[in-house]
Amino acid sequence: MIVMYNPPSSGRRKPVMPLSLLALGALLENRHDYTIVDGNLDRDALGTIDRLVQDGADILAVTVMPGPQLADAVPLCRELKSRHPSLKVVWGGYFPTQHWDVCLKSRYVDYVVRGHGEVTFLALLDRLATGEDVTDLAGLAYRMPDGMPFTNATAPIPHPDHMPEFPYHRIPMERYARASFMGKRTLAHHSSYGCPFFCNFCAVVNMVGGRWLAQSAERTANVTRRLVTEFGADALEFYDNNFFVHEARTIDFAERIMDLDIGWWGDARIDTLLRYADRSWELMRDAGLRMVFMGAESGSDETLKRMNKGGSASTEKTLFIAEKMRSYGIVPEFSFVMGNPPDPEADVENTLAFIRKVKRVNPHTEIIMYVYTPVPLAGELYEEAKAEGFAFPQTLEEWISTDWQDFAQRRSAQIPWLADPLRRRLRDFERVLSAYYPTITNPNLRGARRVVLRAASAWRYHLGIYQYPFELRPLQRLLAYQRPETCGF
Ligand code: B12
Ligand code: SF4
Repeated sequence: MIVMYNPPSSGRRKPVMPLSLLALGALLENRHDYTIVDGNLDRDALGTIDRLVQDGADILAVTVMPGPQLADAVPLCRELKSRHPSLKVVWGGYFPTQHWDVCLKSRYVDYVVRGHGEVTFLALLDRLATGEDVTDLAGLAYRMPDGMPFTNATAPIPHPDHMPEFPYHRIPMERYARASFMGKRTLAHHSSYGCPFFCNFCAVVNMVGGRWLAQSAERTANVTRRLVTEFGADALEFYDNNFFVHEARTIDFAERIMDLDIGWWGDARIDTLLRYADRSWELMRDAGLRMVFMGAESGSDETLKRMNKGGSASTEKTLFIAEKMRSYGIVPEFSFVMGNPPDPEADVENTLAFIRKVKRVNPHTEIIMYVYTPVPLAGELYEEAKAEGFAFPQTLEEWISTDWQDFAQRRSAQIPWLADPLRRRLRDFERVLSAYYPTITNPNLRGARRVVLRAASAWRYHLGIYQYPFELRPLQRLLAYQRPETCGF
């Protein structure tokens, strides 16, 4: 029997549909006996898995993102492996794809499946079941007889249209529907793999190498309909890295779900969306598109180039799309990657000034600010980071130290070129900005509450005095301010 484990993905254990495990499970149905354990729902996952192993489970497959999931997966796998040395532990997901060698050096991870892993994982299980050699499997990393980690080349991305449907019956769907600004019962889907771009700060590039493959509009709409009719969803989050790559697919999808009356949200590139026809915008709006997450990244065209943002990205386009979306009543959500080397101060100041411009054009724009955290990807930014003394940890234990956990969540002390005062300036600016422009996606922040927050922060915002906004802290807490939840793409 195989246990598939989704470690808790946040301190608060917010239940997020474990799509990675559903994608893997879809191929195992009727072929391998498996069960899914979700650490977001099960507070004693170690105990649960231990019992399953005692009952005969011999493979533990774990999905691991950097951050809280890694922090949970390390001690759990270490403990289980010490209790059950013959248990085979397989890791997959964003963290092991990038840092496979560190994982395999740990000795409590036996195999790493890199990239989109459903086909490789199935082949691995088939071969382990028959005792066949696994070392030639594309996408697999393993330890050689001398103990050194070795990786095969990654496998081609499986086409999501050729994969079976997610086995929703394997998880308690009822527990994943949650309230969001789009609806009372928000569920999630992932309709495409990858992204055709090569931004040099983005982990997706390591995962897919510039490829993008999508489910047809028909299939995506059918899944949406199923989530609505069978599981009562009234809103949907699309976790695709880049949902909107093909205008024709998006529009076909929008037309097919028009009657469902749901809210939905997805991820896009600004330059792609700017090419969409007005009629497409009308259709998306009428089909319930409520917000789009986009990487605006920087307030400097020069930095966008150094990030290898590609396409025809520019700050001018960021302002255009903010204005355009305002006219359709769809909220733009921009993420910025700040504090880039070699001149992080100038980079931050430039981008803060630009964010003020964006807010003038469309005050409803949501702003997400991250500090640049390198990914192991050839490119100018990573090379500069290394030149400044940056190096990734060499053990999993080091990865789960507080400092590196902060790094993984993009609020790091481990970034040698970003001094504390600069980090504080970003935090202070964010506090003043979010008080002066309270998010419209939080239903608790309507009417008088908005007015109070704006009035209290107006002088700071107008004078550009962001330092030590102590007075705003209790006010924001009191008025139930919440930053919109996202993990940044
Ligand atoms: C949903 C999501 C979340 C959810 C949690 C999901 C969960 N599992 O509980 C929430 C919102 C809580 C979240 C939080 C964070 N996230 Co997040 N998240 C995503 C998102 C949007 C979708 C993941 C998903 O479901 N994909 C759908 C499935 C089908 O694809 P998949 O996960 O890649 O799985 C495939 C392969 O990876 C592989 N695979 C995965 N697991 C396994 C396991 C085995 C055994 C095998 C064989 C294969 C395998 O095969 C799968 C099928 O093809 C991705 C971006 C994306 N589009 O993938 C970011 C992403 C993974 N998150 C990211 C980050 C940075 C975070 C945070 C650290 C952000 C922060 N500032 O705090 C946090 C903390 C993460 C943690 N929990 O440890 C980054 C990772 C970047 C990196 N450097 O590696 C991503 C890539 C976003 C981005 N582009 O930057 N996240
Ligand atoms: S940042 Fe966005 S556009 Fe660039 S590679 Fe990553 S997912 Fe694609």
